[in-house]
Amino acid sequence: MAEREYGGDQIQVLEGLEAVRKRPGMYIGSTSSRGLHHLVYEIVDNAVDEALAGYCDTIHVTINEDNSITVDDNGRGVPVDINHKTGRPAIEVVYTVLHAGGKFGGGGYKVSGGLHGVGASVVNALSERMEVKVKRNGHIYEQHYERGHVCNDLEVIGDCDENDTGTWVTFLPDKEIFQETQVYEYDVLKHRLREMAFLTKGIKIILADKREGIEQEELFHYEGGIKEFVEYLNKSKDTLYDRVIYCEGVKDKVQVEVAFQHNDGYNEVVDSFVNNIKTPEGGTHLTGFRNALTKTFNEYAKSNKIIKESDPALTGDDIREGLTAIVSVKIEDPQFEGQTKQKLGNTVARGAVDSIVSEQLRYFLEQNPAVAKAICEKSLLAQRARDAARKARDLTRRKTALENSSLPGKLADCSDKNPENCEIYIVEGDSAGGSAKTARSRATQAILPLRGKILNVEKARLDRILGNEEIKAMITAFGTGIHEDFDISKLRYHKIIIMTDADVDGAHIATLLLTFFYRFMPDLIKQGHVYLAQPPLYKIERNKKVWYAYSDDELNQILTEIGRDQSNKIQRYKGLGEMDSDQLWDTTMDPEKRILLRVNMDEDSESEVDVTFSTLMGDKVEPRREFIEANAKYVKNLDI
Ligand code: 28G
Repeated sequence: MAEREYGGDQIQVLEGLEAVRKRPGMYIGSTSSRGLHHLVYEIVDNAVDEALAGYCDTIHVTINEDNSITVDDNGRGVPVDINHKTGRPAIEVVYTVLHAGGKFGGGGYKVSGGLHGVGASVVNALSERMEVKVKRNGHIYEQHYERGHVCNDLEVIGDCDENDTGTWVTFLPDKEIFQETQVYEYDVLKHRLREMAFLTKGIKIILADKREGIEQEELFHYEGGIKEFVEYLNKSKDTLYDRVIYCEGVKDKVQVEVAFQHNDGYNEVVDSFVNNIKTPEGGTHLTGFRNALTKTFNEYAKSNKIIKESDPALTGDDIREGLTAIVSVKIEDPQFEGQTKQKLGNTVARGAVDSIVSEQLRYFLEQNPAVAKAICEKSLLAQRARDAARKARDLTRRKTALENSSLPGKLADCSDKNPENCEIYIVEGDSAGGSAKTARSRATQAILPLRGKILNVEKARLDRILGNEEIKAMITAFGTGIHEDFDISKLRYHKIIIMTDADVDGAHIATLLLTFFYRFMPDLIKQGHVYLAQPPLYKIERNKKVWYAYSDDELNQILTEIGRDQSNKIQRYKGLGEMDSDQLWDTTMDPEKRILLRVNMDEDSESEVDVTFSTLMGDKVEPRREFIEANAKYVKNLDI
């Protein structure tokens, strides 16, 4: 490289972007699929900032046929004027200078939105090629880059109307950096872009996929912003009252927006955001919201004689039973804490959220006594159920403490005591359970048969759930405890394998079990301990030789291979019960031959998973039908 051609600043620039290529993880978290998608969000963030500044209302995000991404907005266009210090156009600086201070905190990780152009150079550095076009001052400008290096001076390539302005960026992620995968997933982008659209009311984000065979396009546009976000999260639930409660304001330079609504269920779904970035571990903004809620409802309930002065106060948990909420704050210089730096630390946010929510909620409750009463009454029921649940819970706690002596009677435990080697099969029905017990490898495989359908935990309160025999059996067998008592280090089997019939009822039972795990021991799923066994659908026999097929396609494949003729005996298995123990071992349980599907869950999409479960397991039929129709093609792919 001819160093003479660069001024001092430029040498800095190149060093900066080389740093990004050397340690990409420092700037975008990882170079896995997640990092690949992160590139899109970096660019979209800049367009959203232009929207927040009030100059842009439409953003297109397009996955092109070659897996490159195009983002365009109708904002003012990145400035093109020559910077006097560097002698280079502003736009070139935006795309080639690493803004070390800006969005990147001490560790180099991005911590906040709100600053134009920051992050664009990182994406450029990690892209095989990037092209930028800007419409501004009646001209169309263009510049190209490769791996962060400028290819040509900014050029005017045409003219346009003075009022026609905007920015257009295309980038192709660098295969040298993103070695794991260069393929964009529509649904992953969709999830985050929809979230962005909810968080930025009024903005239109259009996601399009131009890749052959999977062309699609969707618009995300919510005039109601986070109010509509809450409605979306509650769409499969029966709500306790019609309107979403909404508070907003600015205090001590913290911009606060909160929306919430109760449903008649028992789960709490509260998502919090700082500068449009999700804070899965919450922090001061969330604490402020919770404090305000607890305090305001207790005050209201007392002053309106719903509870007596002498009664025990409602706890936060009581008031948050069935609550769906979004807490979104915008703050300058956010500080992140905790193990994964995902927890907001600025104390100013706590006070701001608390005071804005307390004041506006108090007023809302005075104005809407029917809503206030409905929430207070639900909280009182929760308070009563909590006492009953505590008793049931104490029972499960004592049982786990006693370990082996109190393992469920139906459990056929394995002899190996090292959990890493051990697996437990949860088997539908006593007869299949019997075969599994005969078939198993006794040292490492435990069998727990379940009778019939297990309780739907979406539709029952804690005390009833914890009184259910099948559920108690699983809790004691696993050994981890549940909810806040959950302790993964006590897990007695590193593989929990659901084995149900390959039919609709079997799928339903599997879903009921997954719902239970998700609500009571989500870390089992997050840490990859939950699996689905895959029993075969067909047995093919010919001249004493046997084949098993796990799908219709596979059946056809086998028949093509061995020839289709009279001497083939084809049996379609209707359930596990039709297999004898040898067959069950060979096809479904032998670790050398079996197929297991691991159930995964992306930590970023927890509220999405909540929507999925409440859609599948809740009371409303219509959203369930829609979901099944939309996802029918994915039934074999059990990512939740
Ligand atoms: C299409 C892909 C993503 C953007 C703008 C607009 C301005 C801007 C962007 O300024 C920051 C640089 C030096 C002052 C700001 C335009 C003020 C006036 C902008 C985008 C500002 C860069 N006019 N739109 N950056 N500085 N859209 N979309 O990236 O001068 S980035």
